[in-house]
Amino acid sequence: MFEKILIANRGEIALRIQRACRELGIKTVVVHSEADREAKYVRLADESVCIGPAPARDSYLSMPALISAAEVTDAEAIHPGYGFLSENADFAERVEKSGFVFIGPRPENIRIMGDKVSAKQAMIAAGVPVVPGSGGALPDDPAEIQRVAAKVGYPVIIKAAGGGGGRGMRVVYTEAALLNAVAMTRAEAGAAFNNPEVYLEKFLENPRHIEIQVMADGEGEAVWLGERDCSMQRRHQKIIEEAPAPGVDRALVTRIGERCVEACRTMRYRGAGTFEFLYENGEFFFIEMNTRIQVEHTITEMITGIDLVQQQLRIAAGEPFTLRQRDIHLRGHAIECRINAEDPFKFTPSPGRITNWHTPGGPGVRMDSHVFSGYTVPPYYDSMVAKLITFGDDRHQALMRMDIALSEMIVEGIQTNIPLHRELLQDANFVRGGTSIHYLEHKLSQRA
Ligand code: MV4
Repeated sequence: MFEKILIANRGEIALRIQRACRELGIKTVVVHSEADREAKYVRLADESVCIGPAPARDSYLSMPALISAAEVTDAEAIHPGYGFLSENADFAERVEKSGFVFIGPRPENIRIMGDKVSAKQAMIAAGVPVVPGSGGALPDDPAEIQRVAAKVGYPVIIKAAGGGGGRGMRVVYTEAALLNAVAMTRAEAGAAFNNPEVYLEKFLENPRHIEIQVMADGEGEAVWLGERDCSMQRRHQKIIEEAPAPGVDRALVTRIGERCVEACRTMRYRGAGTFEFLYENGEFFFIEMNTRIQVEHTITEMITGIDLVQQQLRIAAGEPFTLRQRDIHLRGHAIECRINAEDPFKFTPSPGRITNWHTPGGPGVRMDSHVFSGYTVPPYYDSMVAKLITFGDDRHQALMRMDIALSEMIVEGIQTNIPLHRELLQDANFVRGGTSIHYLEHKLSQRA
């Protein structure tokens, strides 16, 4: 196992990684910007290095600063967490070329999944069901584009190969609007991602977002660890996730999970990964793969009993892969509410000093947060300040525990979205389960 690793991230995930390291006897180096100097997890680390000023591009996104920090502290490996450089293939490559272990997939796998066209092609090759569409990048010939769209059937969606996570997409309802939409998406994609390639898919009008967690050893062994329903979102920001996905046929999920494992085997995938699907009318359609640990990995940990961050570290260190599919049993139900420092009605960020912070407890309650009374939420980064996770024998118990946990929580000095979470826990449709990706935005438009 590693003796010392560097954590190239901040906030709750920096603390989460640090806890996993401590359990494995690994020393930690935490890097921080000038804005995060006072964070408690920085002081809890064995070592800390200031890597630059507050703006992320000068600190958490600075490859030379991160690699120098690893060099001066003699760290053996770098954990990128989520966001920032976690899915940057060039960073993974530079980390390895500098003689460190990148705690994540091989650069070439990150690159393939970063290009949504090649990702989809890899899935088709492995037998993972994908959204019907152009089956590759769209050609230039207008007549050919029209033919592809007509064959797929309107409405269609045009997506940038270099996009993902909701960036660079356009829905098209009629042939009259098609070529202009393709031209616009191409132009935006060229500017934003330096890649004008676009592809076309059937537009699914009211799907759910369900994703499958995998863990693989880089040598052809892989397991899937159940699914997560992440449909409760606003502007591509998830706010509540749950596992398992309510009301989905278990045999179907198992078949999809097995296809994901097959995809990992064929590409010799290494580490944690997530296959994102749209789910509509009892069918799964692959859209994208995330090659990092995700914010919502916690709910998978609760229903599998497996520490995913610890697994990432073991795999990166080259320990024998001990996960076996037959030993993985999904038990109970877990829900995660992302607590954001923001106005609960207008969603504007609410940074500042937290004067009072009281967190809930009791059976089946987990709180992942770097926050404490007296902590100042800096204005420079994303607004998530905590993840409140509850676990129960079944969905009803997990929901009850979440409702109670939210009622116990006290946050003073800043605004948070806790009132929104409490409102959702009283929402009949959410409580019934299985709401679509459009549900929250629709509900909010009614509320105003
Ligand atoms: C789609 C779709 C409908 N049909 N693709 C948005 C984020 C990116 N990961 C893919 N996205 C979508 N792709 C087809 N063919 C609808 C969305 C979508 C969405 C997907 C997941 C979670 C939230 C979403 C919100 C709006 C649109």
